[in-house]
Amino acid sequence: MSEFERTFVMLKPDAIARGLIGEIISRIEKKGLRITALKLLQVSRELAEKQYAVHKGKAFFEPLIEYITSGPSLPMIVEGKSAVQAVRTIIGKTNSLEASPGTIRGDFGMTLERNVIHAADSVENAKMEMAVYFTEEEVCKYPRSDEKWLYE
Ligand code: 3AN
Repeated sequence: MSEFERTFVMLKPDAIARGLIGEIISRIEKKGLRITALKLLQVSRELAEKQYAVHKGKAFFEPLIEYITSGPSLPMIVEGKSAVQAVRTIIGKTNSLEASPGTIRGDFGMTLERNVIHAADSVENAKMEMAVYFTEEEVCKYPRSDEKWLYE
């Protein structure tokens, strides 16, 4: 039986600039996940480098940091049973061009470099990424009213 877990999700500057906040958040809500923290902010270079520390040294690191700091982003914490896997499934493959239709990247993106949304790929990375953007005090604790229907 899977357990409730937290994952870290962030709408990237292209999603905000293209007016996709409502559409994407709506998909996360409809899936059955609950959003427990969320803020709109212009990510600083310092925070972006912390978030993407695992990619430091790679050829795409610098362009990635420039992209993430180029306009406002919307980091959030999302909870549910197997939340990491649930969100990774609805966002689709990293390369938007290869992401399946019906996924967020598949429906709204064209390339690998502008792929609309980020989501943690493990519980461990989620913890690290959440700590970059949120304090524990900023995380709201509440149940969804439909949880008895979402899970057995
Ligand atoms: P995901 O966001 O699906 O977990 P990661 O963590 O491997 O993918 O990559 C983080 C971000 O770095 C991607 N969202 C993408 O914007 C960028 N990226 C990853 N791999 C490449 C690459 N080979 N060339 C250019 N950008 C890349």
